[in-house]
Amino acid sequence: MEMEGKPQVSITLLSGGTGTPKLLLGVRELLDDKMLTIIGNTGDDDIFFGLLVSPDIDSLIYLFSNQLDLEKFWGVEDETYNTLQQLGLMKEPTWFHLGDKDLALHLTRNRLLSSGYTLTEAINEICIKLEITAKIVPMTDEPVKTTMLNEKNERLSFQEYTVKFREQIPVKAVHYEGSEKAKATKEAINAIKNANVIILGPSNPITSVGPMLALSEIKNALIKSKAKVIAVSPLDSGKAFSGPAVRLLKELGYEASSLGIANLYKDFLDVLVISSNDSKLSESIQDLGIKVICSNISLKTKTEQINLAKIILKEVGIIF
Ligand code: FO1
Repeated sequence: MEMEGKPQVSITLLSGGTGTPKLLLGVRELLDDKMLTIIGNTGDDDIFFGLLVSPDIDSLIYLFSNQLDLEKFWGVEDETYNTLQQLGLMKEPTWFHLGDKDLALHLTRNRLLSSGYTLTEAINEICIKLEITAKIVPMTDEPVKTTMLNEKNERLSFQEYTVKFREQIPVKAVHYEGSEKAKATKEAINAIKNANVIILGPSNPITSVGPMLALSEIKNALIKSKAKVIAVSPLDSGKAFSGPAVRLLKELGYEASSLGIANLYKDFLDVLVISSNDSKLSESIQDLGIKVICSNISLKTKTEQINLAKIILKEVGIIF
């Protein structure tokens, strides 16, 4: 598949949160952006100050336009918060930190949505404006909202749970509201159908990948896909690299290990990359019909990001 320089194939990634963007930094060093289609989770989307914020899609937009804050892995680098401060003076709630630079994206998307664009079209238009050559597509154009049920049976939005309450609230259930009715975008389905390779990065299985799999069209397209489907476990020795994955998996009754991840994805997964520290789980994962690769799966440094991307792309025959 190697032509001149970087190889030419179609690779589709499912991305949410901060895990998959870290892997993408490595993938971008090895492949042209135009070979990549990324289906983004929109379960985190919410309205702040009257504007739709789509954090997982926006992180992708910032990553592919080389503006992402690589400390937080969301928002724009060198951000300022003057508008937020002013909003505070006006007694608006300011627990969700929208930056001055970030506002430009929300204002533009809001204008496009108000003039009749679908979310997919608005994101595509913004990608064109920012000269992004990767395709970034939302999982759906319809509202699907990840919500958390606390012990008092109150529903919290994903952003309330994550940002306002810092993931410190016990959760009884997670709902992907609207997912039973919502249609996946045709762009997302085609990206799965036409891919040579499908990659699920080390994103939170409940809050980042869960909303996408809750769309039956996406899950069925993955099951039917002839492409090799490879995932990276977000857990190492039963611990998440970041975020509440372990806590949520346990609260919802799943095994918080790479074997638990394999069980969640077993209907469509061909290969799972797990930490060398978890090699003892290999046999049980292979018993599910999934090939296991043991490796260093930390993505803290650029070298680690490139090395893990290389392992994945070699396994699927894209680089040698
Ligand atoms: N995460 C925070 O922890 N605090 C924030 O104030 C915050 C603001 C924010 C604004 C725009 C955006 O795109 C993302 C933002 N995030 C913030 C990250 C976001 O809440 C989550 O990390 C993602 O939804 C997880 O996928």
